[in-house]
Amino acid sequence: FIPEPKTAAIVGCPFSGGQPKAGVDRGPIHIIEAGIVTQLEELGWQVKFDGHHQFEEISDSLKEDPPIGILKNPRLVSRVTEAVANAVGGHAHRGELPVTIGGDHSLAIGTISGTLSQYPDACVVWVDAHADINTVETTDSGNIHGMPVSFLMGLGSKVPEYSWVKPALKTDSIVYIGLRDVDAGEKKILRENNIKAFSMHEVDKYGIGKVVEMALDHVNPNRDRPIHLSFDVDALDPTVAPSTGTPVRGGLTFREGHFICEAVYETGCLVALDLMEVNPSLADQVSVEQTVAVGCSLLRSALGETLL
Ligand code: B3U
Ligand code: MN
Ligand code: MN
Repeated sequence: FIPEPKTAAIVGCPFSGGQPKAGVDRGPIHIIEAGIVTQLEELGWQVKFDGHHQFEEISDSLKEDPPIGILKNPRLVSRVTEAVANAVGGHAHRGELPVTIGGDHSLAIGTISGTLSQYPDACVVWVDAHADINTVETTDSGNIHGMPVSFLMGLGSKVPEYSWVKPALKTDSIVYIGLRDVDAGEKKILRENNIKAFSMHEVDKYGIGKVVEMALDHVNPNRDRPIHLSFDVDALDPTVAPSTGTPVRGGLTFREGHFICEAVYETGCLVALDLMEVNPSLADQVSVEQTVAVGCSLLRSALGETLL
């Protein structure tokens, strides 16, 4: 899907409005400072990066942003993700592979909308400890980073502020890997909509190789659909990626996380990539460097780095 010479466009999104903890907006800054641009160039990519997106204009223009129901920062998240959708859609339209670096996972409302605008048949591989599929009705926290999938699918009651989001993601076009902290309301949504999910239980039971094969067989049986890989770093075990807002024990090992990225790359179908929820302010220096390094190496694996 991506023409040669292959171009990756880095969409740096210093944004934290989808959740309450400060610092996740500095994730992309650390990933860039760690040298991701050169690392991807060394893999043979042409890399476009002309600075992180600046969302200040959007936040400044919003004098106030009171909750809608219990949704926090609803207008800010809507406008930022709409800008991200346009950026990602534009890159995809030019035949570039958008690599969005967050920031919190509410950004995926934008990235996946952008991907689907150019590739309506795209499927999503969502790697996360969480299902991020709460609706307006089910969310307990009101944090929109726990809701992007429901917005993309048009589940739950509509928030007029988000009328720009097309409910373009079908329930059979997403597959989850790594889940282990799913709210009761989310379990019901997954069950009632027959949404395919491989939790850590299945990773333990079948091994990551089989799980990724089954996941791809579900959303992309002929390996001919474009793939959007949305990787929340908290899918990894906290011993591997400690600097993140909502770590949950019992996660993917270093290799399991990388295997997913390698296997998706090997399909040749990858058209967009997200790395979300790296929060460099939530741990000691060593843990931060470890998490940033793992983030960079996941991105390299998804863009073709091999072990041999
Ligand atoms: N499901 C909870 C917790 C959560 C979701 N995503 C993260 N945490 N990172 C919620 O707030 O919706
Ligand atoms: Mn997430
Ligand atoms: Mn998560």
